[in-house]
Amino acid sequence: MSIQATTLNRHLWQQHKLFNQPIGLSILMTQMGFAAKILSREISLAALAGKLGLAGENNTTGDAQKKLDVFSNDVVIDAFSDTGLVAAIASEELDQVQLIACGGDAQYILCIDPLDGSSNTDTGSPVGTIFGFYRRHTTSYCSDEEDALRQGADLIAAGYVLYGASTVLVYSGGGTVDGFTLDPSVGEFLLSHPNIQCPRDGKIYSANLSYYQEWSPQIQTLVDYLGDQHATDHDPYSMRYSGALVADVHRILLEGGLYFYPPTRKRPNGKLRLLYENAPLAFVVEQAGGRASTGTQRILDIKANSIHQRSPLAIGSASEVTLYEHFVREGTPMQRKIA
Ligand code: AHM
Ligand code: MG
Repeated sequence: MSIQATTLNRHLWQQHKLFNQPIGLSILMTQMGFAAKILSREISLAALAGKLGLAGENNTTGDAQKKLDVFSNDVVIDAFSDTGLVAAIASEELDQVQLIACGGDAQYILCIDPLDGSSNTDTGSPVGTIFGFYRRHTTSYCSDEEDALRQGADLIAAGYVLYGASTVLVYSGGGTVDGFTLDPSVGEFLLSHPNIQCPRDGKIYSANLSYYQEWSPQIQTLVDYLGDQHATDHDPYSMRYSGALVADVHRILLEGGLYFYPPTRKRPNGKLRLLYENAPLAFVVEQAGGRASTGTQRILDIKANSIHQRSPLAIGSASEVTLYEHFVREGTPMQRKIA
């Protein structure tokens, strides 16, 4: 490793100098990096520390809550509590928006899924953290829930951390999308994926095919089309699905393709959450040249009306998301290959 390596902090300083990225945002990203280092360590050692398995059930969402879900949420809240910059946090693990700080400095709202894909934890499979920062828009001394009920287009920064074969933090402050790999021996996130561009098309798709019978005929036709190894109008697609949104979207961000979680009969808005899963990932992927859609609407255009709101998601390469929207609309293959 070269000592010229760009640490996350050095990168944040450069972004501040070059693009006037607010210093407050740099401090928040430093804290996110710190929380990610703690989580990376605890996730990798969880089996030895008795931190695997269930803690209970989240009262609001009804989702199974793992011990690591609860721990991750506590780490995140602690990491941002003393900064004085975060007014409130909306988290997958909290029933309501949690007020963190009041006053003039507390200008930021954090929407976060502290441990995405937590059903993977007990087998040592990949998991992630997804985060997005908004600026407060209410004007009273303290924030309220209204500050978190936003559309993704208002995000000022967003990103994710993947805890996989390596721990990778990817974020964008509205300019480039950059990825940092954790070197645990020096305890630093080092720039490993500068200026990520999502390929315009790709040949991987990610979806949980066990819901095939639950999907609309349009989505079933799309899946048949993608999996048709003898099609004359497209190259074969491969399917990859990890059960962790962050891991699947990260692959597609780097290599191109399509992730989708459509509505099912039981879940007419799909499973994934708008504020702390879909919108932050949509922000990152769009900044990298990709697209994110419900199938009929751009994800970043949806204004949340509750913090745990769900929305369908199709995200990835621009061509494949357009293909998905076409199938949702028409239910048949396009007449010609998308340019
Ligand atoms: P979680 O935030 O409770 O872990 O749920 C979100 C996860 C995503 O990471 C993943 O893509 C999806 O749920 C998997 O759901 P399913 O098992 O229905 O395919
Ligand atoms: Mg999640």
